[in-house]
Amino acid sequence: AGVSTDLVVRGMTCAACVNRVEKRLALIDGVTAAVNLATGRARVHHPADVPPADLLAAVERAGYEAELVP
Ligand code: 9UX
Repeated sequence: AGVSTDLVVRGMTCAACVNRVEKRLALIDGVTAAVNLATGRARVHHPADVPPADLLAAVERAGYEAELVP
């Protein structure tokens, strides 16, 4: 069963940024993500054994800053 994690993503300024973040997250097995440019947030669905730190690292590798929504 999957879980959901919401992230704050900083540094996105266009629709291509959104696609970059979504695609980078989706490289992780079992992960899908919906990024909202207007709110600067990403809702990520992922297996329970994928830690949120891995999601943050993926966004950062795409070139953006990320943190967990408290
Ligand atoms: Mo277009 Mo979004 O260069 O950084 S991908 S602004």
